[in-house]
Parts: sequence; structure tokens; C-alpha cells
Amino acid sequence: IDINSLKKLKMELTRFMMTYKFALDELNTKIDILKQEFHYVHEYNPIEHVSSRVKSPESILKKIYNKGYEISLPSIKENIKDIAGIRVTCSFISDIYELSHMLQTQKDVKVIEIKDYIKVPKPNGYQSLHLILEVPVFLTDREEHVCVEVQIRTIAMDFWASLEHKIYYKYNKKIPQRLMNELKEAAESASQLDKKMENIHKEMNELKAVVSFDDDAQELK
Ligand code: 0O2
Repeated sequence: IDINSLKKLKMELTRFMMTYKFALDELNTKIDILKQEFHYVHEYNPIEHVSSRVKSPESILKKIYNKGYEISLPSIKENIKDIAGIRVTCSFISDIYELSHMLQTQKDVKVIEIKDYIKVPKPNGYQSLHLILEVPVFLTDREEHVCVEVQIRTIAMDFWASLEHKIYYKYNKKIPQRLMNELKEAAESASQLDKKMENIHKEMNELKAVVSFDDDAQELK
């Protein structure tokens, strides 16, 4: 390969990666707007934390190679849907579905795929709601439609996933059966905790509604 072709390839690759960064910027802004407005309307924060990343060129190449697809930019765009990724941790399970619905119904967002590992957890216990969303990115000379993977989970699910991720790599992807069983149990405990916290939250809201109704009635007297 000559120097000019190499330069051209580098430019193409940089522009390609930039589109994913722009798509992330757009979705991050959408999530931030929802977070602020939701906080204002409901007086609590449904979103605890948001993080995002663009996959490194090394992991993109590794993934496309392992999946056996052609190694080219169009093939990467077609087959790797998590080059841009956003992870959102919510307070309660109901917030996950509410946020997911709010994102899915935005006019410029196209839903490509939904994987609900909360309704049907992975065999190891992994829980999360995964959305592949496509957003338009307006560039100097064209409009690109770019996919972003959004993982939405509770704090308990996130706690579990980050520990499992560490163990997975610590044992070089072969976790001993005893630890796998313990992780599965921990996932079930996390899920029970989520349900309990949500019930308490609901009860508190109901109480708040009664108290504010009583206050209003008192004022009318
Ligand atoms: P990383 O380092 O987080 O980016 P595909 O993405 O198409 O190859 P799949 O399995 O169909 O594969 O996608 P899926 O199920 O939507 O999962 C993709 C991402 O979800 C993973 O990305 C992880 O971030 C997360 N994930 C899925 N399963 C697990 C799990 O069992 N444990 C943990 N801790 N995370 C999980 P990557 O690319 O694997 O890794």
C-alpha cells in the first residue's frame, strides 16, 4: 500500500469514527434533557448515572474478525452495532422502561433492536435493557444514520454486571462453576432488592399524594 492510499484510509477511518462520536453527543443530549425535565416534573432523579464510550478501533477489528464478516468500513457499519455505546443507570425498574419509551418515541430516533434481559435474564443472571437506536447525524456534505447501543439498568444490575465483568476477565472467560452459581444467586438477590425498593418508592409516592391532598383540603377550609 502506498503512502497516499494510507493517508486516504486514515482520513476515511477518522471520519467514520467521528460519526459515532457525534451520534453519542446527540443521544447524550437527548438523555440529559429527559433527565432534567423529568427531575423538574416528578421531583426525583430517575437517572443516577450516564456514561458513554466509542469502541476502540482494536476492539472493532477484533469483533468483526471473530464474527467472520468482511473487514471493510461498510461491513463494520452494517454488522457492529455497538461502536457507540451509552450506559444509563436508573433508580428503579419502572424508570428504565419509562426512559426507554421516551427515547424510542422521539421522531428522529429509529429503533433497530430491543433486547430485554430484564424480562428474560441471560443464563448467567445478567440483567439490563439493551436498545439499538439509529439517529441521523448531519455532516458538512451528507446525512449519516448511525447506530448507538443504549444499555439501561438499575444500580443493583450495574453493580452485578461490573463485578461479573471483572471476574470474567480475571478467569480468562472461564469462570469456575462455584463462582458462577454464586453470581447467579447474587443476580437473584439484586433483582429482589430492585423489586423491594420499587415497592417502597411506590408506597412513598402514594403517601406523598395523600399528604398533599390533605394539605390542599386544609387550605380550602
Ligand atoms: P463491552 O466491553 O462492554 O463492549 P454482540 O454485541 O452482537 O456481539 P450480543 O451478545 O448479541 O453480542 O449483544 P448483547 O447481548 O446486546 O450484549 C452486548 C453488551 O452487553 C456487551 O458488550 C456487554 O457490555 C453487555 N453484556 C452482555 N452480556 C453480559 C454479561 O453476561 N455480563 C456483563 N457484565 N455484560 C454483558 P461486549 O462487546 O461484550 O463488551
